[in-house]
Amino acid sequence: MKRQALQVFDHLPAPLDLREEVLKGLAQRQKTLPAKLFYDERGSRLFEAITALPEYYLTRTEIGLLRQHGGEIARIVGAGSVLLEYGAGASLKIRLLLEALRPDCYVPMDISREFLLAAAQRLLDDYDWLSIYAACVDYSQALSLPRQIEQAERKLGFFPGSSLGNFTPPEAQQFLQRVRQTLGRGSYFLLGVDLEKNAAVLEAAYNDQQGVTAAFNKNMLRHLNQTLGAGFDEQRFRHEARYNSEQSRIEMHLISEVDQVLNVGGRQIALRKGESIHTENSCKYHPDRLQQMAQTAGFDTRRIWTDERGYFALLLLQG
Ligand code: AVI
Repeated sequence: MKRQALQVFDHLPAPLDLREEVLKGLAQRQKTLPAKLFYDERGSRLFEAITALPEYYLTRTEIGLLRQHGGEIARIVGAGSVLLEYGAGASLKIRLLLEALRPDCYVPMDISREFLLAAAQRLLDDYDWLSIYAACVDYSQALSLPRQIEQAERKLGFFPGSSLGNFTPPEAQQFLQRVRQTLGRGSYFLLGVDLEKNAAVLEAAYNDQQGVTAAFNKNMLRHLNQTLGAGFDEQRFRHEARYNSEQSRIEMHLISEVDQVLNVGGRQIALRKGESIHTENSCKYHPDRLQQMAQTAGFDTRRIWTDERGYFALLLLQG
């Protein structure tokens, strides 16, 4: 008989009032919208398409590093581990790590229950030796996990894709501290982060020729129309991604092409021609800064691997 199991753990915080959050962002001098609004079903598909674009080197480079160093990671972490992923394992990356590590239990953590369960089921179909504990949680907040997971002796946390870069640096520092707390002393944390580099390379990665990133950015407006009955017309906005060298981050904006007044959740919002709505930050780091942040959070850096071009880093940290 196949030794496989799927258990589900639900622990979502009370939903924030989206309307309040959106209106608060749009009332600021620099208008903003929360980046989580990218990810409805269409947005998640568009993001998948981004990861395959020739200009978007991040995913390909990280996969190369995992292929190259998966064996060493498994040797350091050792057998009988629990692998916790911050996000649901839909990609090739988690498969590479599962195959190298063969953990006793895999714990994907994601806020989107449907996405989480579908991804878990696909993995169970392919790996008959795997046990999965799917945790429907908001991993950006303080986490409480089931005791049997918390008490596991050998844990490896995994946070790929440079999602750390979508937090501001103070938020990223706080997040690392919470991860250290959740994983506990002696546990490992494998972190994939995009590095500082030539602005032209970065800007190309977020302004692809096929316009997929533009569609991803504008999808936020569709999503808002559906969830809040907002009156955005995507044709009246253009996508812009620019590197802010002072803050070492790519900023994505939606620029209004005309003077317009919108009705968002029952409130009138005026936008001038040329005015921007800031939709995302994608911070780029120097490896030294990452190591410092990890140390401040209570981690030692056991290994740091980068690709030949020095574009992307994989850090293996230990609490
Ligand atoms: C998910 N995150 C790490 C991506 C990034 O590169 O910041 C999201 C993205 N935004 C535009 N392209 C990809």
